[in-house]
Amino acid sequence: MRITNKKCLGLIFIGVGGLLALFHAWSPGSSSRVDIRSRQRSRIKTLLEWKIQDITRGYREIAYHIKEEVSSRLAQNTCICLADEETFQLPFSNLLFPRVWAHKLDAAFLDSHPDPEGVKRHRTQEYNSFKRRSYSPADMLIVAEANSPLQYPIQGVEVRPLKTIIIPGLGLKEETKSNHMVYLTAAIGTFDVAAMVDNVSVKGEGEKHIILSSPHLSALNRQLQFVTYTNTVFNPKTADTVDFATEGHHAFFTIKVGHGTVPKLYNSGYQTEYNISALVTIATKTFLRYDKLKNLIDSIRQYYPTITIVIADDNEHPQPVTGPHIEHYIMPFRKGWFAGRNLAVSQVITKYVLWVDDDFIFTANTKLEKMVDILEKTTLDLVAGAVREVTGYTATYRHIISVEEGGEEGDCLHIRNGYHHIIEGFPNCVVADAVINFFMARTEKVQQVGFNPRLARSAHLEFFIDALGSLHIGSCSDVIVSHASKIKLPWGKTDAEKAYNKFRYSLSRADNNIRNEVFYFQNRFKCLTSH
Ligand SMILES: *[C@@H]1O[C@H](CO)[C@@H](O)[C@H](O)[C@H]1NC(C)=O
Ligand SMILES: CC(=O)N[C@H]1CO[C@H](CO)[C@@H](O)[C@@H]1O
Repeated sequence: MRITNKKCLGLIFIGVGGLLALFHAWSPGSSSRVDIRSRQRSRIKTLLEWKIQDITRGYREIAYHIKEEVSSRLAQNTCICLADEETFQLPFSNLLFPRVWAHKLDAAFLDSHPDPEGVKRHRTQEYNSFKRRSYSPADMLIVAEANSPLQYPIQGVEVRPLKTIIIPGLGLKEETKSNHMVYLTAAIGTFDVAAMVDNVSVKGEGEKHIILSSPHLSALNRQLQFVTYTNTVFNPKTADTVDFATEGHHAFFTIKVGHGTVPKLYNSGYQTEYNISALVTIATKTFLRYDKLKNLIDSIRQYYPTITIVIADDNEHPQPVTGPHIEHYIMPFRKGWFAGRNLAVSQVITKYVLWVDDDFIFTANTKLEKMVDILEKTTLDLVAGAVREVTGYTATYRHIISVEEGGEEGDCLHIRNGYHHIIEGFPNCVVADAVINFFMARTEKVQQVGFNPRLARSAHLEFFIDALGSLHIGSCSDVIVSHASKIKLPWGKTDAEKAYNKFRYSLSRADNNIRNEVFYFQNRFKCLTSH
């Protein structure tokens, strides 16, 4: 009886053990816990900061003379909210020499807020956590010291998360002595050797800190060719800083850790010349203007009979918009301008999307082939055309945007008329940061930036501010669409542009508040200056 009992117990144990083993084999990852709450301050980072100070503090006693015209070009912490002074008073002088105006976003937003101090604190908290999330050790300043006997890769070493690589280029070049020794230290990975070389001693295999030494320099250098790095903390995109050292010398280099970028290619069919219907979708948003929309569609069909047109519609009483190659999406009433753009762009499946307003009219000058051509042949992600007003004035609306660091209160956003440079091979085209509301873009790039759906009524520049640093933007004056809406324009050209801008950017109080909040809180600006 007792024997059978024991046997039973034994069977049960085997059963449980087997189940546990099975469970372990099925579980998707290892069960080890890793703290990813925030990056710990690594010993290497502290060491690097200390060394940089040491290096940059030398030669204090030697005198110098400041070169004003060069030093004035350096950033000088001048994020202050100042408008241009009025220099002279002439009729229309503002139109001829547009002055810069300045808008204090912190005052504009905080003054109308019931708890300004609370909002400021909250913004600081959110910003600090954003900085922690977006920090990469690869952004750290590293200086290679003079006369170092260490040889190592400066950049270009990359490992997939949790995978292993051989570190290329490690070496030691020094005078022969009785023992040669180097060590390597990492923060989120371990070292090992893929092969052993005779007469070399290796300590700390499989750990964050490995020491290699040998009485023969050549044997040590041979061994260094087999040193591996294994990433041990999973992160889809980060970097590790390696401290590579020998007696009296430290060298630092970064190993990028991350998944590769998976491409998103569009199969538009083989073409000998651009097939616009296969490459481009036209997207628009309509509100209260079905007559205008119908004219737009009719004008498109004259030139591009089979191109797909996606329409986002947030009218209260939607009317049917039908026809071949038309997709009409009905949205909740007054969902808004950017929400509509988001919806329309999200439905595009072609390589490029062309944004048009619902009151534009295609003409013989609306050559989409030219836009496709420049996008195919350059690194641009987005290219705008020009809009011809009823008065005959053609607007391209090109702007340069820059952000100046402003410390704890927030940064300064500067918007100026102008462009960066003309594009080689395309004499009518320039590179800029913000352009007019008639543009063709790589679909997936526009989808990545997105349109902030909170901006319901009137918004345009906000998209280009979000796109800063991720979209390469151009503007061509020879692809022209006509604007069907009449604007009263008493003062000819420059005023036409002014009226156009006013028409686009005149805002109600509530819209203004949201805009101030987006700029002040979401983008963390304290000041906006513009022409
Ligand atoms: C152009 O593309 C459209 C849509 O993909 C296709 O139906 C049409 O046959 C293509 N035309 C030519 C000439 O290849
Ligand atoms: C100088 C020296 O220590 N040489 C040794 C290197 O390693 C081989 C193989 O282990 C030995 O035979 C040598 O004596």
